[in-house]
Amino acid sequence: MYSQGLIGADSETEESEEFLAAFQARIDREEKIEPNDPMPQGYRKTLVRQIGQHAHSEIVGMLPEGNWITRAPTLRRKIALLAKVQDEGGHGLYLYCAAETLGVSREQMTEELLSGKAKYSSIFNYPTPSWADIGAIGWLVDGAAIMNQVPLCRCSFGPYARAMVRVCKEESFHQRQGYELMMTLTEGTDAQREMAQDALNRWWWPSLMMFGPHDSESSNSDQSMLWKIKRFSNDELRQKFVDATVPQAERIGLTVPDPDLKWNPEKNDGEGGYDFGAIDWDEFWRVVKGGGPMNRDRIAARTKAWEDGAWVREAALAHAEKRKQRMQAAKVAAE
Ligand code: FAQ
Repeated sequence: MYSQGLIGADSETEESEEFLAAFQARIDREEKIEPNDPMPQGYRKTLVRQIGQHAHSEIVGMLPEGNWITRAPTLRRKIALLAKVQDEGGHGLYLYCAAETLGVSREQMTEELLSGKAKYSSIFNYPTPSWADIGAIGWLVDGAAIMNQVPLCRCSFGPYARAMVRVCKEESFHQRQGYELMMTLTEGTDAQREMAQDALNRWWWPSLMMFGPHDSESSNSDQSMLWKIKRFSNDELRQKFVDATVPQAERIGLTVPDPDLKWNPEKNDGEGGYDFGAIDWDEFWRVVKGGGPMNRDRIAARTKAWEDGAWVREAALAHAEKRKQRMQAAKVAAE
């Protein structure tokens, strides 16, 4: 009996019910799946898609903040921002490596990004016109990333889960530097407070969109949760983020730009939580499909970097080939 019609089955493969059931049993026992283990094609594809998109997001995500490195107001701020942007580059590299263990190459993934086939997070398609945007990104975007990525440390696929441990530690530092930057602005002049509020106004809703569509519209969630790639749904994580972040805004005297935001003591099984206003899903899908304010610039910057770096990749390959030949020749001579 073949798997067509079974959840998780790839229609191009013939994976028996026994195979899929045994795989699911490993997942249910919380065993980590490693690159050389047998796995359903659908599981592999889902991971290549998610990890690849995650890697692209980290790399594209360097651009909005990188824009401010040369203009950071003090040496201390410049050092922190430089370190943060460099960390994001590192995250992209761990993630590309984790995806490569599944049989896809970095070149393939990059070509899919540049051709528009692979997605990256919607959040990085917004501009950073003010210094406060750097605070807002650290506080809100890294804050949202942590909420989403801490559960990924328990993802069923070993290399992804392990990469996430270090990523989350670093994101935690990023979140704090962003919040501290916002706090400093709110303790400054009226103009600085206004700058912080303006940044919160612009980044709040896009940060909520980072968690992905409503659960009812999330095509991948059910299967990804069954495979324990995702541990919480998009809406669950979005709610946790709102509940954690609203008091942080209040603490530094900023107003979350949502007139419908209201504490609801019944929420979260009676523990309480915030009701919040409707997300503009038309905007979300427009940005995901390439129509955001900075989509063109981001892809143009990545394309330029990829093309400018072609000679480095070619030189590295030529060097590796020469070394291999030299080592082979030395081995033959020694025999
Ligand atoms: N943007 O069925 P679902 C960071 C797509 S890293 C664009 O719910 P899924 C660090 C989704 O791909 C930020 N597209 O999808 C940093 C799918 O399309 P597909 C990135 C989105 O995968 C901070 C379709 O919509 N984080 O911030 C978005 O189950 C500061 C249906 O959605 C990760 O990638 C979106 N926001 O759940 C760096 C974390 N949301 O592929 C620099 C790992 C959804 O079927 C500076 N990823 N889509 O054509 C995940 O946890 C998941 O992939 C979700 C989406 C939760 C993002």
